[in-house]
Amino acid sequence: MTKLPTIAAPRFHIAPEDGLGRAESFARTMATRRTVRDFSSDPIDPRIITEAIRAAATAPSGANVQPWRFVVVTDPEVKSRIRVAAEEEEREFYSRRASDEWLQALAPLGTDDQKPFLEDAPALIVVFEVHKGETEPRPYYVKESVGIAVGFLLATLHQAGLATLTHTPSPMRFLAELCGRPANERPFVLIPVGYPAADAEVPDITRKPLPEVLVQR
Ligand code: IYR
Repeated sequence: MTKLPTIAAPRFHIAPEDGLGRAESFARTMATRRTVRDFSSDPIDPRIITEAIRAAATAPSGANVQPWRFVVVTDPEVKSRIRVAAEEEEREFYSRRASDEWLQALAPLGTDDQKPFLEDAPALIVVFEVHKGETEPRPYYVKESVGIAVGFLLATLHQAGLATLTHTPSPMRFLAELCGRPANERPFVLIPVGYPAADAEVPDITRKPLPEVLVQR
């Protein structure tokens, strides 16, 4: 394939003196994001989901293959089937598959095999990795690419005031079938989206102090 023509790099006209304030403001907003496990069934504006997926789909990706697919599930019947299948996997996980070490790591968060949020949340976004298929090229750095796209997705939904949960039932092959996706698409993460239930609580976690995660050399 020949090299693409080039265009001038876009400039997002932020005055240099405004950069720090904008970065601080974004970091403050993101610091208020918390994973929520108890959702209200209050409706959400579906256009917010569309815009969040629009943002996610601008993520950088290996060789610009854009190896992602976002399935938006709002049909109560499909949500219910997803809950039944996920809870089946999770029962296996919590009772047999997970190591003691893993269960101990999860204990402070209080998660278990009950996943009512899969029916309560007004929408589920099921994110798929797209691998080589009949019409799809071979992708590169798939997990990195899809992970970055999901970061954009979560950030946009949070900016719009919506709560999210990154749920990874394991194994999650059943999602491809319930979402009607072809064999070259593999589930990456399942994201319930909505408003927190009125009485929703979250564990009182702390974030590592900056000097622990930021290294200057
Ligand atoms: N998939 C299970 C277990 C689980 C695993 C991790 I790592 C978490 O951070 C949270 C849960 C579940 O969803 O309960």
